[in-house]
Amino acid sequence: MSAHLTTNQLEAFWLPFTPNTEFKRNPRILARAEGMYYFDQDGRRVLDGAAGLWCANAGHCRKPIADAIAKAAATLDFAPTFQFGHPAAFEAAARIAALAPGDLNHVFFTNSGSESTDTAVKIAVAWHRARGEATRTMIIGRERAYHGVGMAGISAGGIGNNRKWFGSLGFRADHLSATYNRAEQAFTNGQPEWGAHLADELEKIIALHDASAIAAVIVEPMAGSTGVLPPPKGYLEKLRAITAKHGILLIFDEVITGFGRLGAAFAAERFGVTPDLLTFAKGVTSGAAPMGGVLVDKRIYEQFMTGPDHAIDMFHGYTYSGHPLAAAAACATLDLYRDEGLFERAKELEVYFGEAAHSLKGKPGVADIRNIGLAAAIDLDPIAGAPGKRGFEVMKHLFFERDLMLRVAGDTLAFSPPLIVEKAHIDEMFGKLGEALAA
Ligand code: PXG
Repeated sequence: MSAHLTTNQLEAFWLPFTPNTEFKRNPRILARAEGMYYFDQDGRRVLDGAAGLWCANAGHCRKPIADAIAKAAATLDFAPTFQFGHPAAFEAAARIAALAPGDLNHVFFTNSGSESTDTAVKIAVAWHRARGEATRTMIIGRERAYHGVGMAGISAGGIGNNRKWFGSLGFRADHLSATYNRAEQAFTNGQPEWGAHLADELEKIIALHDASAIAAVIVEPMAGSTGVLPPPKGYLEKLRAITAKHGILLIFDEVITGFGRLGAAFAAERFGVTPDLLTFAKGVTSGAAPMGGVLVDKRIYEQFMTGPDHAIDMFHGYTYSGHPLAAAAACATLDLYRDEGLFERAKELEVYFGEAAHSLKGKPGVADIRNIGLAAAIDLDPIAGAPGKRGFEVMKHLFFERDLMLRVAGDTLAFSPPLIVEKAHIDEMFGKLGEALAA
């Protein structure tokens, strides 16, 4: 085990989405990981209730994934995918496309969820232009949405803090209302009955801007970062029908919901609604290497394949699109998901997990609980005048005093364990939070 980091050694790294000054006083250093656990620099074991950041779906440091990455690093460290290619990228793309519903047959690789949003939106805008509808450049997102921090992501996103610091934003955008209403939905287990009508707002937005101005609607099928908002029953179906009627592309951001979180390869499959473009990242490599991508419907892809032979069809891409280490990690991860039946496992555990989450109803400070698949969120009553403080304090208490890592967003705690989670871990996670709240 390496020596402890000293305060000076912490100074240079500006941590993302973190209060850095406080962190450097009370560092939460993760030195090692295995299966369901992190270990700090003293070897203290911490249960991972968050799959890292919603990504380590196969659990941590799985040997087949580590071996595949090591082998790739020793065999083909880097190969360009501009004008060249390498086997693992083609294999990964084919296998991801095989998991996707409908005609989502093509994969454009990126390195993150944020790049995937930018890529999907750019493909949508370029597709309309290629068909002679160059006026379709707006994107419609939704309040409380998180689509990453690229220019398209913050334009379409609906989290105020992620937008307000950055001046005029990249893409012109408008927003649907969030699907959450506590009075109508509090303590719903699974998809709420109330809220499908909120999709009808899209008709009003279209009437305001005109369909000829709008390229795409982007939504998370289940909003994750903002605190697990499962879609109201019938909501996604309505968005699908309205976008199709107006020639607008529908993008599902499945960066969190992809690769088993909701008990299926993709939320599109679970909800029976197929978008035109689907973004993914995180779970594609179980977090073991940076990779993201966009699944693209066949008719969209084919629109760009018009030649002539020497002409590039899409002026977009990243040096590391389909990177050999990431592609190898993805193939090994998909093997594990298949061989261990992890998506089915998530489906089987959903009821147990949901009941465990809802067992916290009535504990001090619990304002709402929501869940679907292996994702759950608990809203805590905020401390008057200090929104986010209670969530932050509970997160730190759980980590330092109760050996449990959870994600916090404001006063909402989110659970999204690796899909290898056992019932005993589920009892432990919710039990520890319950004890912490009671204390
Ligand atoms: N879309 C969605 C739906 C996401 O959840 C991104 C895009 C961006 O991905 P990258 O790889 O660029 O970070 C995300 C990322 C949290 C949390 O605690 C969630 C994310 C990232 C960090 C923290 O909820 N999601």
